[in-house]
Amino acid sequence: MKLRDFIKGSIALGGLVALRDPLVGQTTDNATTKKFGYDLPPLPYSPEALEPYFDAETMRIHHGKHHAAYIKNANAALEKAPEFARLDVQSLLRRINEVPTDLRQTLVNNAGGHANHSLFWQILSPDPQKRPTGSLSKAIEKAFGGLDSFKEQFSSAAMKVFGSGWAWLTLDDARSLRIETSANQDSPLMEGRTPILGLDVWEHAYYLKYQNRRAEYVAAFWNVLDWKSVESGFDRSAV
Ligand code: MN3
Repeated sequence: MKLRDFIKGSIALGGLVALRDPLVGQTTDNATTKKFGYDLPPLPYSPEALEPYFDAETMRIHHGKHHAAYIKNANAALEKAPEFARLDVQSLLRRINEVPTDLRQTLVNNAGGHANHSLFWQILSPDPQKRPTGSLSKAIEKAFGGLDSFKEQFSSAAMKVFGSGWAWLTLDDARSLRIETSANQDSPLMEGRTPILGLDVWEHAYYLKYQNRRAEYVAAFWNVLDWKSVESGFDRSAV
């Protein structure tokens, strides 16, 4: 998967940590070893590709500035706790309560921001599959009474996020689907659930094109949501 987080850190940072961390130093010769920290995953389409629903300027700033800043800040925090830099970002968020308390909120915000946006880019497409199929389709039918009902409930949840945050479709340990929301960059992974679909409702995600009209942005989202990608996440989490 293009955007799956394999934690390829920069060579410069990796070298730096190797000097400071004996555990890292023992294994850096191995080319398969995960390097330090996170890299910005490339957008899997051009910034213009989601027009007219998501505009190119927003996509450029959102990916190239906002997402990049989360990664820069997360990597800076991980320098102070290098043992956590070896985890993929999903594992880090699942284990967030093990992170030193003085770094925890910084990593909630910034590792969370990295994980959330990585999923977001991945589920969007200029040529989306318009409906879920197979086992995900059945699960949505069971949980929400069908796709249209799901879209209504999800849109309503996204509209009710007060301030900055996200709306999610997640799976719990029992593989039950649920719609939930989170504030800021909080990830459902911190609560032990796996997000398979997420909608960024921070104003930076839509203000250039839609200003205060979040409902129009949420409506536009359904035109670029790729259910094939959501299905992949659903199937992966079945392991
Ligand atoms: Mn965002």
